[in-house]
Amino acid sequence: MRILTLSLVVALALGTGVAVAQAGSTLAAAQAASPAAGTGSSGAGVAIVAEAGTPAPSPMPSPVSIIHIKNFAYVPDSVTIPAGSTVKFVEDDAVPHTVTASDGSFDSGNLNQKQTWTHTFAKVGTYAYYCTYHTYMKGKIVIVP
Ligand SMILES: [Cu+2]
Repeated sequence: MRILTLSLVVALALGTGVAVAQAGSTLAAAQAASPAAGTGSSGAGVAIVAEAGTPAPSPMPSPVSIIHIKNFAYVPDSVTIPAGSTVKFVEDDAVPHTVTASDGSFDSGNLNQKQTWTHTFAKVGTYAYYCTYHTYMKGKIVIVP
């Protein structure tokens, strides 16, 4: 009974999709859980492994972080959020700005006042970005498992 409860907790934790980016560790965790769970729950472990290979949408609604572009700055200029999170940029300034990844992985294009732009970060990593019009405007998004 206690072992079954533990494996359910493991299955729920894996089911959030947070660990999808780390397919290797998910697989290891699923393999560790399966022998303890017995025949009845082994099917759940197999399903989790299958999900890890594809970027399936998370069953949980993604949290949304809001970053304002205000007075020639990103506010806040650094956020740390879990994989799968969506960031919404809100352009508050009267002059146009952009949200452009330093590594080219995303680009909002021109944003005028009152426009918004959203981007979902699926993979763990640190994403530096800047404004192509005012290259001193910089921000950072840290995606954690
Ligand atoms: Cu700008």
